[in-house]
Amino acid sequence: MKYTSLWLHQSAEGGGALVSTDASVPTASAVIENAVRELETAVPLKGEQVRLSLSGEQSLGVEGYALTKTAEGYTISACSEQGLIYGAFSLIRQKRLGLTEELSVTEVPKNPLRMLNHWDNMDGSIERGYAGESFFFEKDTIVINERTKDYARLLCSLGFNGIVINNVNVKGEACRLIDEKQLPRVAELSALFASYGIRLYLSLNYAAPVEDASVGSADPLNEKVAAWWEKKFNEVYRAVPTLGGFLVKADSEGRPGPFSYGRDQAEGANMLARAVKKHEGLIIWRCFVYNCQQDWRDLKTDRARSAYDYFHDLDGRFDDNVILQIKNGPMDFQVREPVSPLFGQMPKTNQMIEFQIAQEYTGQQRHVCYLIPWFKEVLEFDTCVLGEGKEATVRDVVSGRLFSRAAGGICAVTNTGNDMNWTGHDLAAANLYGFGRLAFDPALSAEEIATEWIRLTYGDDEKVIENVKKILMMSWPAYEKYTAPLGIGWMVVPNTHYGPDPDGYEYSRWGTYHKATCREIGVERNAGGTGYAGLYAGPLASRFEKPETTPDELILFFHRLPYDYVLHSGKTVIQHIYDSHFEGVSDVDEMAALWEALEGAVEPGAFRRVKERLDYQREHAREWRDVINSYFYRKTLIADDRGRELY
Ligand code: GCW
Repeated sequence: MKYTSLWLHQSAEGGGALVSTDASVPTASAVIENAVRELETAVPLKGEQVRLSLSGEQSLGVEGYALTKTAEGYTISACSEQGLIYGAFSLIRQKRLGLTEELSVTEVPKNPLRMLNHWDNMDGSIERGYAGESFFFEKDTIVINERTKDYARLLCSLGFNGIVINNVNVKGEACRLIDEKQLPRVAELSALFASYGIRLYLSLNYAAPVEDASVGSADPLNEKVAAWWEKKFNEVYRAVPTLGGFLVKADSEGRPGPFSYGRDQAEGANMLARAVKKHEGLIIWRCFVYNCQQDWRDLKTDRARSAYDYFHDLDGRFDDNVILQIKNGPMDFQVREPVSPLFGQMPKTNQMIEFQIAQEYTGQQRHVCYLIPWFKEVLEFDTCVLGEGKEATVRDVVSGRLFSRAAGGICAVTNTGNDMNWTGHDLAAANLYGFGRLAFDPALSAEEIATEWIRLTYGDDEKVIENVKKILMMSWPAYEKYTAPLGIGWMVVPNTHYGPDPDGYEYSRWGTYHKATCREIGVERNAGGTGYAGLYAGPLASRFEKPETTPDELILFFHRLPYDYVLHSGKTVIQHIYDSHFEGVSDVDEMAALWEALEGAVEPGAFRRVKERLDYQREHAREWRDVINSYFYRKTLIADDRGRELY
């Protein structure tokens, strides 16, 4: 059986296409062979010729392409093989979308790095994985099969150029993938991805040299430690010359790091960066560093501040082959968070943004939650670091454009696993597709991307396009409405992070509190509180300082307010909570009805799979609504002004 994501699907009518390559194209490169094969098999070219030319305009850079319609067919030109393969996939997409009449497309990807992070463990499990098990690992060994090839092709078709194959939590045997015994298979995998223009990266255990009795330390300033890594990287690159580099989670959630030796994050990252520099490797260093042993009684510590506090003053100290990977918000992939204040405030440091399409906190691929509108908001957010009126969006920071940085980009914790449809929920594939497209071209709108995905997946039936688009576009706002209100976050069951549990994390060590009493709720993060609001650039800092100028959707993130506080919407906090939870549930009912109306218009298996999940989502949204509303009713004893039932 073939997988069900249809943009992967190969056309049966492809035969007979003529593909010619121009003289400037060197033969036998795996990437070019792939481009040609894709064109020959994936779209019916009906006698049209496709000319591939490597003499593209210089302005196309290493990864851009130009695609034009000619009398005989099409020309794809680029300056590199990678550009040609993107052009080939673009042509396939345009053909499928029926856009080739006047075709003239020139595209240069806006982000240098466009990556997926797998949180796959070598035993085959996936941390926060909701689409089955790993297809990279089984019983501590690397798996390479047809599916791996399909995956490389799928990611390339979306414009990804990097992939981290293993979990950032590298536990167990110290080295694992960088062990000598694993390297031949890593090399095979790396070569396979490289043939699609995708570089492989590995997550590292920072403490690996501790296991070596002759070193026994991971202190970044200890010469023996640096020498250990240098030797290790020499060995790794000898076996895997195409490796992109390494991703490191250090000093976070029990993972070791430079702090254990009294060193800072720059000292830790640079030591690795220097060891890998001669191999042109990158060190991608995560900023998800915070104290996860907090005492809930401690009112001073604020987890939201921690990445900023640990990293901001290190600006200019990181080597050029280090990129800081920063989660989109200061906490952890909640349905709504402010944008991390680190973006734009470290002009002398490479930064990349980390999103999560795995939906850990947004329905775990059992609820539909199309996240692209949310990611768009984050990327378009003006960090105000150039002052009022001079745009300095997150998108221009991470692409490197704003501060002329050579490295940077965008990545997401992936939502793929070995389920037959790759993503568990069929509609979750829109997040994978959408994230890839957005990383390549952040100017695309969430709606355009949704329409493309729907047409490539379900075809051109107008009603299908309309209804599925509505479902996708309603889904993230709906999820926000029926879960945690006004930017407060969490309220989930501990550990699994799934389902409502309003006080689940209230008295825990994780630093994620809402502090609801019978009178007020929220965390004071202005100057009178933890000072978090003041970490933003001037105009933003003043906006977030006062509730009157803080947007409603984040108001309880920044301020502690009484339940009868009147929001910009004109509603009180408590009435907003009640209303939005009822609304969220009716939105899901509407989404389910929109899908049901497509019976017969969508392939029956796909129809049934999505229907089952939506039926479940309707129930689960009710559970969320009733638990959250009752929680607040019981705390406040304030009745709903529309007299609806509270428990
Ligand atoms: O909040 C946490 C997730 C962990 C994850 C961590 C991280 C991989 O619940 O499962 O660990 O974020 O981003 O490192």
